Amino acid sequence: MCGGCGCESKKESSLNTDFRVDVVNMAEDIKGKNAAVAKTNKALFDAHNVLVINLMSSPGSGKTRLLEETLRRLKHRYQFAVLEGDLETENDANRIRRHGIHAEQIATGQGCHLDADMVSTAIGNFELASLDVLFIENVGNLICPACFDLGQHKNVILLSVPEGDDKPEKYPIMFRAADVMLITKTDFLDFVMEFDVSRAIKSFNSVGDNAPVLEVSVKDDERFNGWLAYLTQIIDTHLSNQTRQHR
Ligand SMILES: Nc1nc2c(ncn2[C@@H]2O[C@H](COP(=O)(O)OP(=O)(O)OP(=O)(O)O)[C@@H](O)[C@H]2O)c(=O)[nH]1
Ligand SMILES: [Mg+2]
Repeated sequence: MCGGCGCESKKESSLNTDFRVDVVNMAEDIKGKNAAVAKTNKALFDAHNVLVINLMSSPGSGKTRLLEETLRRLKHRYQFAVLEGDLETENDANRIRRHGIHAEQIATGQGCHLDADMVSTAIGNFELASLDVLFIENVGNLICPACFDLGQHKNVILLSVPEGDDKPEKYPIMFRAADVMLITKTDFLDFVMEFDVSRAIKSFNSVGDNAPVLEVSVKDDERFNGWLAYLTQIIDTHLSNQTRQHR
């Protein structure tokens, strides 16, 4: 659906070389402009001491559910807000609002990813000075979202058990962008016998990523606590580094 990540250019390229060059140039131009806006977004987040975490994965792998459970458990410790991205509906923003958290929804229409410009417009609706963490839930898609920097500090990539353990090597651009990979819905491991956690980690490492891997289930406190420990550690580190820089 997008010209920026090149997903249209391959198809068009077989028809006409001149047109292909135009499309490739256009894609580079879009990415260059996106990078400039992302830099401005990041400067704004840093000026307000806000840690921004971008969640990416295929549709239905558990991004919103992970956020709901995380907010329920940590909302008394940190000030959170959430920016939701989907093609249509306010469903995910409404799920977050039920937890008393400020959420904004971006409806991309036909857009298969969020871009820095969309985020730049939406963050005007947040009171950044009062926030510790802004989560961005990107459009469910294992390809294009990874090609567009939004100005975030961290990328959390989810791989759910029912999707299969070979996805990192099949979608390397996405998984290479990960600061952490969460294997979600691990309560399904008893039913999806084909999913092998060590094979998923090997597949993840094969794309050149040695980022940490955590197993998570919203049905299992012990497995969820590993994610909370990781998250609180990166939030605390970020906030203390930013405070030092602003002294
Ligand atoms: N059993 C089980 N179900 C889960 C878990 N996490 C999420 N789900 C369910 O999986 C379904 C999809 O979860 P969502 O959180 O909506 O997935 P998503 O990644 O936000 O989906 P999109 O926003 O459409 O990309 C929902 O029915 C969740 O309740 C889990 O750990 N275990
Ligand atoms: Mg969602």
